[in-house]
Amino acid sequence: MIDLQTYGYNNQIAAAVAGLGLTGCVPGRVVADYGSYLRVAVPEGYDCEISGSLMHRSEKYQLPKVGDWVVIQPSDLNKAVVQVVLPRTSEINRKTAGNSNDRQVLATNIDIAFVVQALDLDFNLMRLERYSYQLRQSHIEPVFIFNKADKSVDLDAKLHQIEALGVPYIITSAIKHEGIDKIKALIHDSKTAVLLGSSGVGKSTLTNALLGAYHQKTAAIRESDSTGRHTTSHRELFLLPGGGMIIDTPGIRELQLWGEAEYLDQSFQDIETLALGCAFNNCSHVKEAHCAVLAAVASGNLASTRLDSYHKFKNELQTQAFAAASLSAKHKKQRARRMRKVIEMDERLDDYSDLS
Ligand SMILES: Nc1nc2c(ncn2[C@@H]2O[C@H](COP(=O)(O)OP(=O)(O)OP(=O)(O)O)[C@@H](O)[C@H]2O)c(=O)[nH]1
Ligand SMILES: [Mg+2]
Ligand SMILES: [Zn+2]
Repeated sequence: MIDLQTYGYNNQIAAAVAGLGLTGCVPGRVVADYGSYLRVAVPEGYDCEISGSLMHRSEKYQLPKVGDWVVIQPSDLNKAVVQVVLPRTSEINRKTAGNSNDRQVLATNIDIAFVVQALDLDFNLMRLERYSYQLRQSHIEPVFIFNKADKSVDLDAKLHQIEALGVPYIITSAIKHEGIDKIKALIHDSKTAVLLGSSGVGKSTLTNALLGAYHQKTAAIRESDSTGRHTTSHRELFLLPGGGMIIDTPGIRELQLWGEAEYLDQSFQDIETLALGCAFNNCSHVKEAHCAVLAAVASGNLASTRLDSYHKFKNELQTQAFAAASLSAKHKKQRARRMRKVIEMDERLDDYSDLS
């Protein structure tokens, strides 16, 4: 039988569980999320529902996600109810797709995040900036995987561009099993890694290569526009034969940012360093005079696309913060209205008791 320690169970988690003082409950790790139910390893696999009280007292982002340590109450053979989600060491967020201003948690308790891009038509380094920001916000250093090296026509030119980013990366060909050992070397001990990226870049093929077995369904991309078919539909965590874990995830159409504008500095250190030379401390690098960032763009020292991304990210995050603030103001108003109603009701009851 597989030990829970293989999933990363440690003294800290044990202490958190003991501190809850729950009887008849056991700790486990969420290994798959099927939407209507979860699979939790304890270490046997249990199909679990979320308890009504946990559902009631939690915001959506606090509900159990793949990677979470949870405490479950077994109720039936291989059936159980998740009672508590233990504190997370990390979580990967994004803004939910569409117009709502909600946080979606993609995976939790992650040590390494691999952002996968294919070296064929999918290749677009600009897209990686979003992942960099989002992962750094979670204090997770991204490692980029450039897959489908066998399909790249101008590999040397692409390598040159990748090298210029100055970030950790691995070149792979999942179908030829090349570069897989380099990924494995990073997921040692009981580390948890996740594969993120667009549909069709080869996340499930890489998962299978890491597992040395065909676990995850894969499907050919559409040749017309080189886009994937969203083959993987749920997140799932797998134990690797040599130790450590990998989470395969469904393809992301567009990673919409979730977080705070302050964290932008870490992802745009080149711009922040240049900004030290701007005439105004609060220079927005849009049209101010004596702006060192705009000057760098004009002289070719900074790519205009890089500054465009910076402005776009900042706008996105500020719009989100504004929406969150107005929502919380709305909630405050609603709460005040509810309180007023309770007070009025109390006063009416007082009047009534005075009369009777
Ligand atoms: N030539 C080549 N094809 C690859 C490689 N890796 C994956 N593929 C193919 O790319 C297609 C998509 O691979 P998947 O592993 O299903 O992609 P995915 O990222 O899991 O896609 P979603 O589950 O939709 O997010 C499949 O036809 C794979 O065989 C590779 O290294 N080289
Ligand atoms: Mg897949
Ligand atoms: Zn400036």
